[in-house]
Amino acid sequence: MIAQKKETFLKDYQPPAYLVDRVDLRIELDAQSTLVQSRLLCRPNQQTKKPLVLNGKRLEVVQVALNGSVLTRNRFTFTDGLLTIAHVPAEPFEVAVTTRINPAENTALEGLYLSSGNYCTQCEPEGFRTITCFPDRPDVMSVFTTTVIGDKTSCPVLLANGNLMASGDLDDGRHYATWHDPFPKPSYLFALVAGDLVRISDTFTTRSGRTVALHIYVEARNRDKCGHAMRSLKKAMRWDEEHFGREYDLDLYMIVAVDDFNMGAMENKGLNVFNSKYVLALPETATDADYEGIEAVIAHEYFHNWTGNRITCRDWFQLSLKEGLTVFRDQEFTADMSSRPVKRIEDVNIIRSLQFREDSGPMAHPVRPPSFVEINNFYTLTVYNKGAEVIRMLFTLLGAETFRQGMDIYFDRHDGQAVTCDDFVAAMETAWGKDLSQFKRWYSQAGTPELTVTGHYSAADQQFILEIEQSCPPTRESVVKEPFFMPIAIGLLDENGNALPVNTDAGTGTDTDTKMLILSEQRQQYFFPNITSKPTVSFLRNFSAPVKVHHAQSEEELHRLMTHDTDPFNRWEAGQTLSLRHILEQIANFQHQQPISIRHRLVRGLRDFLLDTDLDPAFTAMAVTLPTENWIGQQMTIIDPVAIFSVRQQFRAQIGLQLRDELLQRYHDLTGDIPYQYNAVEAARRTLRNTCLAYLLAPEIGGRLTPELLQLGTEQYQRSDNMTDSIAALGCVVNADAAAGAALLADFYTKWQHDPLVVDKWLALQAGCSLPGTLEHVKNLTGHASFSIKNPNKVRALIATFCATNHNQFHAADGHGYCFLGDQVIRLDPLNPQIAARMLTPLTQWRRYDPTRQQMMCEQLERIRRQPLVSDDVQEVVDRSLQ
Ligand code: 0A1
Ligand code: ZN
Repeated sequence: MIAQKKETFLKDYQPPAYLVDRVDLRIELDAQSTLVQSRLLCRPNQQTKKPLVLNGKRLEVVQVALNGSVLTRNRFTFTDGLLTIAHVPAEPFEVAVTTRINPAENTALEGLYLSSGNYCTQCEPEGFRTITCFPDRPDVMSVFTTTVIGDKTSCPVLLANGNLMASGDLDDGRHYATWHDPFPKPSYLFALVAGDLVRISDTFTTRSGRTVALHIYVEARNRDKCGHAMRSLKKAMRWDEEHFGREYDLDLYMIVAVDDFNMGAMENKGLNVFNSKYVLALPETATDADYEGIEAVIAHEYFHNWTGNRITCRDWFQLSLKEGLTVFRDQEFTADMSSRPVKRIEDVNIIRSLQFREDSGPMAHPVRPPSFVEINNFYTLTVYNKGAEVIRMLFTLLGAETFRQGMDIYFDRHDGQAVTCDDFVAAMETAWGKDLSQFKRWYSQAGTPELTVTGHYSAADQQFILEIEQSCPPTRESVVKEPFFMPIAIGLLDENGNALPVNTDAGTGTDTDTKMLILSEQRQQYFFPNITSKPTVSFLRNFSAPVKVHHAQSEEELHRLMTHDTDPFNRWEAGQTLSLRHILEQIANFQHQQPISIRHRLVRGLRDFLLDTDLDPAFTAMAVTLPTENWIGQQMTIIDPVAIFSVRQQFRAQIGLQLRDELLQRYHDLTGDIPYQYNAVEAARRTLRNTCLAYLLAPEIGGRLTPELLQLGTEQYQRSDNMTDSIAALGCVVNADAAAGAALLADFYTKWQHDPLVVDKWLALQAGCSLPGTLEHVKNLTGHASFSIKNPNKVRALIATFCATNHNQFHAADGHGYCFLGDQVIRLDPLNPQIAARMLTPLTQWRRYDPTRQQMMCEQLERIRRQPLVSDDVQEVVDRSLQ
């Protein structure tokens, strides 16, 4: 057993004993033996004399010097990840540390490592300490100067943060480049890249007239795939100027794409490092969803320059300060670039299907966690997406204009500082002029609040009373929850679906049919006068708070909302609620071995959506899509993955059969013959068209499709000029017919085997296949030439797709799916603990299943725990799951 890392608590936060004003780094690259020399200009931050303690991990300390004199071994210690110098001067002093590291054997992809033979770094959150010894915490902000030295032939490109100050040749075939970043930054924003890369260049003129050079670096074979990323970057830069008044600050902005990366991308100052998935795109290799993802992640990292880099986090408990806020900003950007209601629906689907599940499991934590063992385990849906919902509630409460004032106050007050979530809320409080202390419970209490809604109509008083009661289940950090403060947007519809004017205080020209209620008590009543007949409530418009709602509404009311609500989100939501009810009803039948059937009324509702050509096709696609398996599962006390899949699949097949003519009609109407172009309008058409195709090709379980329908899929696959349509068609065929699917898959691989990102799609499609036998197939693919357990994208495409999305087969009654995941985590943990811990997520949910599955899932968790070497990352997740 390795030494177990201790839990760190927010309440124990202490300011740093020493600050580092300047860092000079000299890094001599070598695959097995990179030499790092650092000089730190340190200054005491406190009166009391304390030892100087630097973090250092997985590195060899070669030499330590203080004010120019080399320290003998008795003047410092280096144990348990800490380099300690007991006696340092009371005045500013210089510490020089020389370390040696081995990038070639770094499979954790944290610190300095090699990807496709090129050097790159990932320092957030605590990777810098694996490069050199440093107070590796975000509240120590320094000005960095970095000299990179490398071989001229294998590393023609040498990059670091900031501006290039000097470069030139050295003897023995090497050269150097010196970079200087004038903005003080924490060590987690440090970056270095070196290798054989080509550069794509453009420029951006800021609104104050400065010219910024934009450089994207990729491997030569990807040179022609950067156009969309570059366009996205320029759009994001303009958008942040227009919507938040934020201009870029350096003269150079660099993006580097690498194939081996643990996450999506990283916002290092002036030198973003990206997973190549979020940079590279051509119509024939990337789908519309990829194009949208690239635009969003490029924007996200760019927006971090102000929300994250100029103003950073005091400590890692405040992670959501930068992440929740930056996700909110990228969501707003995407909404402006595409369709606002559709983007909202997509974001809500993530919250409800995945974040709510996290909130109800053993890893539940508040947006600002009170403690952690391994901070890498807290880059979560809660910190990112729920964090963004919390910001969105502030936006909703304050209104766009006051929110913007709050942002300006935040930037003015804290530029150049490392601050807390409280500081952010305080800026909003100043703008709003109201107290937000109760609102801050969203940062400290975990769990998903639940609202119970009841309406009372009195014809005699012509009055409608809405009553809302809130509660929140206990979680690890707090058993008894104080009531939350949240905005509840509502509307009322009359029996013909007409909106009633509920917002009587609205000024002229403003929305009178939406009322913003504030819920702050455990139970509250709201009165609506002059209501002449029993109204239908459109509750929680635009999902104005991240909560679960219990609201007994009749089918009649749901249909009214589906067809008439002025809030597009709630039109969609009413349809989902109706589908959910029917699905749950049939799941009960399935579990009692009764035949399952789909109700005509549901099919008719979907048909109305499908045929309404006034709607945005992307919205229609969402409206005719059944609730996700995850969201269905969350409605059940004991999740029955087989029943959920079977009923949902049977519904899909029935919809395909009963609406065949309508689906075919829309499918053909949406077929254009213009060449592929990525834009919101064209992408929306393709989305709906492929949604129609998927219904048409949805087979009944164990059933077969007619050859004509199969042919429709095969033809689309063969004729399409773009990845969106070919992969969609391929997916339909693969999930409908094993033999036809296998033939097309072979064709696809032959065509794309040289392109790693397209191979990922090929792997994921097979891992997600709903026909029987997928697990065996996935096991075989782990030995396929295209698979590598060392590449996170491959692991996610094959292993995570199977274990986290193919619920029916992962949870197969024989337990083989669980055993497979156990094997893979055990194999991955010594190589890449961060990814290994993430892969565990499906097993953490064991309490939600029946006793037999529970036992088999726990057995795997126990088995992982018994391994001789378990990383802190995996250990923390396993321990919390079994607690
Ligand atoms: N800050 C990045 C996410 C990120 C976090 C950790 C990483 O490596 C362990 C990499 C990236 C973002 O929000 O984009
Ligand atoms: Zn981020």
